[in-house]
Amino acid sequence: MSVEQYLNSVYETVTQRNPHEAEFHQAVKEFLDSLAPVFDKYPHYQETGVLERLVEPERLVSFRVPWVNDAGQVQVNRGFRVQFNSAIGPYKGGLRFHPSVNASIIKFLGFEQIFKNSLTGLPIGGGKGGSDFDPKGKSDGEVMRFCQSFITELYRHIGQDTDVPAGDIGVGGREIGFLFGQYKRIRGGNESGVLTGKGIGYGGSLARKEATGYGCIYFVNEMLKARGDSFGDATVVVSGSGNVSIYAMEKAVELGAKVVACSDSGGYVHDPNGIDLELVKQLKEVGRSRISEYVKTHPHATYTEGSTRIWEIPCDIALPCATQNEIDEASAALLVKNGVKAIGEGANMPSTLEAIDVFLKNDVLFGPAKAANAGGVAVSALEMSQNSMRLSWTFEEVDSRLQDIMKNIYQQSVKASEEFGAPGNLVVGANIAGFLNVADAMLAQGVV
Ligand code: NDP
Ligand code: 2IT
Repeated sequence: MSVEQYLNSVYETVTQRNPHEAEFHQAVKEFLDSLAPVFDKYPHYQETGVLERLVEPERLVSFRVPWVNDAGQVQVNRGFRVQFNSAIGPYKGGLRFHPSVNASIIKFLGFEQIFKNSLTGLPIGGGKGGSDFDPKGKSDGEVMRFCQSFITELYRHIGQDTDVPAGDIGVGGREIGFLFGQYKRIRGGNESGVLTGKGIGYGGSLARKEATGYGCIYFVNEMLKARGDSFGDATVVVSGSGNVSIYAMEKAVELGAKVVACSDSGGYVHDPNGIDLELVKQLKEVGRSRISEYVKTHPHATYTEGSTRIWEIPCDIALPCATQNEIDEASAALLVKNGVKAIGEGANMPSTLEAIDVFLKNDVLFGPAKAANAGGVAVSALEMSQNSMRLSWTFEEVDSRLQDIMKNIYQQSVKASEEFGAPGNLVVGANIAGFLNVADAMLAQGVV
């Protein structure tokens, strides 16, 4: 069987075994499409069945999450945790609370997390979890009761040496606090490394909140530097207005860029004078409000319903930081037509396979999610280190380590892309570098 036939057969098995899981199929396809040159060069990966093992999670738990709303009615949500791969370290990855969460979403995220985590160079395996619970419009009391019920089931599967969840969409500092508080009540003791993204006052790391957004900018900055370019005077469009988006905007502005637009799931604001980030923080971090409110105090800016149309705004650098598949082929073509120079994927799998093709064919610098958004989980791993040592580093110390990690991920990806015949293609580079780290760790441990 040729390498191409072999990779196709692995993909076929994944689609047959996991029917109706379009997002999971997509993540696996993007990954497998990068691997032919590795399997041509090193046949032992095929002989040892490493891929067949990688695409099958070590474990997937799904559970009932019953809770009582403020009106006294019983609600039932579904919880998930996928423990995908522990070759390199304890399972590590966020929890997503969003109505769209299902097994396919959790598995695509968990699969990508394996390779992303290995690129950080830190000892963390791949996992992910979440629920179809929607925190939007819920009171603090409802969110707390939901989180307490969620962890009352999940607690038996996690631990600081086995599986360490953190935040993702819909899970921020408030939710991590509620989850941690209840975990401690059940387990006893203070196992501070069981969750990351904790508040600074009870074991959290400085710079974790900023890490994904800052890390994405550090990564894009490396891509720009290699072409003799920079963020200075660049026009930037950032989708989303959540954790990743806000700190990507903050660092881009610090490096001299002008961010002219951001969004939420309802629509986007375009502010040609530059987005007022303090207002966005106030609306989103404090008020849990809608981005449409922005124009009430900034009448010169415009609000447009429909979040995907944000890519119609001409920009030099586009940073999708909201959710999966938010840039399709048509949006990618429009960005290229309007002269985009670089894309940094702050979100997970924000570009469809067709959109990625458009960017690569047009020689747009493209920082794929696994590499470009690894800063969040990297600083989560640094939070685990600080918890183990029972000390905390300064913001500058953590930020400086984050910068080194992002540069290293960039260099690993470039090197792999060159070594395996696709120079400059960081999708291929990140997939191959991530794969080699994990595959070699698996093979060293036998048939596991
Ligand atoms: P937040 O919940 O803080 O923010 C999410 C943002 O994206 C909100 O503005 C939200 O709008 C918007 N959004 C969510 N779902 C959709 C949708 N279906 N369509 C349009 N917009 C949507 O999440 P994060 O900032 O933490 O996460 C954003 C992305 O970054 C996700 O893909 C996540 O997996 C990824 N990521 C996060 C990391 C982290 O450390 N937090 C690390 C690495 C990647 P609205 O409020 O209207 O829902
Ligand atoms: O997608 C991601 O990398 C995250 N949501 C962060 C995971 C983590 O464990 O910090």
